[in-house]
Amino acid sequence: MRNTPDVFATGRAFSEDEVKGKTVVVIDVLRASSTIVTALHNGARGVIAVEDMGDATRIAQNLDSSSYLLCGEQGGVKIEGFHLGNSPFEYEADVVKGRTLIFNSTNGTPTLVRCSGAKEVIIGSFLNAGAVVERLRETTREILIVCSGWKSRLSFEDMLCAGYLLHTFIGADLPDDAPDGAQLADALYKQYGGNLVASVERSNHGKRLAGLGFEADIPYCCTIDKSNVVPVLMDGLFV
Ligand code: 3SL
Repeated sequence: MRNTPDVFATGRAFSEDEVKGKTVVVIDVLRASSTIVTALHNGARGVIAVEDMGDATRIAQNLDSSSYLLCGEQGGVKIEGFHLGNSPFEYEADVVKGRTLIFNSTNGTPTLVRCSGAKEVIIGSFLNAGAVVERLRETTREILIVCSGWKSRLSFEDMLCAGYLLHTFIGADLPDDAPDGAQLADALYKQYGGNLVASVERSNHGKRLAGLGFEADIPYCCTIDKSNVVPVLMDGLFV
């Protein structure tokens, strides 16, 4: 029988060696993982996750200007000079179809970069949870669920989503030997999963985003199984 996937609470809670040889699901519910899933669902060609703005502009210099969009946020708002911010509502099909998105966000994309040495890197969110779980059922590798968190701290909404993924993958009760991270995520989901939107609205980042005028992003990012897209890292590009 396979081990219960462990859940890491932040994008800094592990060494890059720990992901080697494993299937890793990276979650940043608010909002990078939800926005990337939306962009690919709406026909983006692929997403290059970068750690900082400098990397984004360096990569862009080698691409035909009609082929890419510079995307991402700093402090929750669009980076000056970039084409798009980090609200999923900006990633409509008529904007992103066929384009490569070079994407930089505060916690989500640095976490994706830190996990890039894994055997398989998958982007997870509530939006594509069912499809992610189907994909996980196909692997025999050890699985890790990595929550991006917020600047080395735990984020309520990422843990909640990790709990939902575990609940869908394993069922109502985790085995007794489940790792603590998995038990915590599972307990959080059992406590708050009945009212996703209201509990995420009460989270620290939910309040931060509402303060920036992005309150509509929260119910959207809490929508379960809106998409069957499972972004997987292939040669530096999430497709
Ligand atoms: O931290 C991140 O990567 C972002 O998704 C944060 S924000 O929702 O755009 O503020």
